[in-house]
Amino acid sequence: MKFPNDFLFGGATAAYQVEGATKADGKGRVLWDGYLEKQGRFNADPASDFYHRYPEDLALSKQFGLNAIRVSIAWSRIFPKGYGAIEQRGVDYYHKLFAECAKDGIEPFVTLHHFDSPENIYEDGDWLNPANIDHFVDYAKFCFKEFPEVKYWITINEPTSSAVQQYVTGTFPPNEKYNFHKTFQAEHNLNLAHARVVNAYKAMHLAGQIGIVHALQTVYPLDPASAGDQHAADLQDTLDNRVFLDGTLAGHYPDETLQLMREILVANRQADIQISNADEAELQEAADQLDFVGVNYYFSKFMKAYNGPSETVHNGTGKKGSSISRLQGIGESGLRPGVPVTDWDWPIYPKGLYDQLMRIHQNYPNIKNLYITENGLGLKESLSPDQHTIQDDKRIDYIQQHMNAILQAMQDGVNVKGYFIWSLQDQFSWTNGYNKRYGLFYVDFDTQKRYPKKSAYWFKEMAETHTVPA
Ligand code: BGP
Repeated sequence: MKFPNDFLFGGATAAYQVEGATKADGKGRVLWDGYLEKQGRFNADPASDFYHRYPEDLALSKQFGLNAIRVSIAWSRIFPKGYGAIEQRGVDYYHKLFAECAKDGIEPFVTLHHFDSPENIYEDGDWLNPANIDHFVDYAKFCFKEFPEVKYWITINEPTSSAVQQYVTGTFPPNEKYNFHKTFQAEHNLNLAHARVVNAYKAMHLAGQIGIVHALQTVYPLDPASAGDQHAADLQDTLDNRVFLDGTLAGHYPDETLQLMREILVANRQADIQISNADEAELQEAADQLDFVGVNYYFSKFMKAYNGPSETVHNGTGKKGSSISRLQGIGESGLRPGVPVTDWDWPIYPKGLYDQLMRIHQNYPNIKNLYITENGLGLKESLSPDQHTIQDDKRIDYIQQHMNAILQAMQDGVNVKGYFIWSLQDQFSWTNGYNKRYGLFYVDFDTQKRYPKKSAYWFKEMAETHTVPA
């Protein structure tokens, strides 16, 4: 089977992970700046210096057959404090970037928030403070008016990653652990922020499309015959996926979702969250008008029943077997025999992508257009002077298996309209710094030179032939 003629093949990026230039041209600080300074392990300068080298990266994209790119706007380049005064140099930068995309025939999919809340917004409670939702809507409306050249908008990248990593695993600032109350409140507020932006966009009657990007980790019981494992999977799925899928795609939370959420809160002796009827009306209005959903998929989870206290260890180094995830009132992540795992302990399971696409297709039938907005394999790579290219056969194998899963879902009725590899070029990883590379193009972070990897040539063949190369 072939991908349709109008299928998009793109590379994904995010402002904070590629741009560098974190202090240039009046950019305001973001939540990561202070945290990374304090941690002292690595920072986001120079990242891939995309702030200056975007023409080169777009030219490479074109040369290698790509016809789309995911970028994000750094909120704090436009509103350094998150609201108030506008920084014109930031506005000008994004105009130049979009003009270069147009010149190269590369369609930009533009995310408004990719984990980089301005520092002020963050210090005022980030997504837990309803006033910040209003600031986010104002920033979004400014962008919609200012950048008519953008035809595809994404409200928020992976709201689940923000909420869960901020307040359950503690891997994103403010690094709180096991606060399920804050997590679910942030999840709902993120849904609401997304909904308000969609509704504002639609009220402006612009000639473009708007969607959201979810990180979807397909969750299975470790032992399919165990009712306890199945229940642990349902609870973990509620935390990671269900609250977002229901809130943004269906536009309301069914009783079953609310019950599972409350079971987690009660088991952790934490207070319920606030959801008003007015909130639900906004969610519904947005879901009814949503143009597309983006799916980020890297791995699946296999859950076991677990009755002890929470204990998590994040693998931020690539030392295989170093991660732990046991959550009180939810369950424990395990490994299913026969399913390979990456050095970061992520089970490689393409069927999880197929199953997730079919789930959206079946459970949220109002969603007509899907994109795979991130998928890829992180590896430790280095290019020695006598090497011409990175032989990343493992990455090719990973992409190939996932592309075949996508084709299978398309054959079974899912309308997938494009695929964005994470990532276009090597870039900064939030919790791994420069130690986990995903790019089609290798970046020497000292010289900022780009080198196409073997996977870039493989991807070119796929984009040009619209088939998955053998
Ligand atoms: C997604 C994010 C990306 C990117 C990717 C890889 O969750 O949207 O921003 O970071 O994951 O993650 P990591 O660098 O942790 O492997």
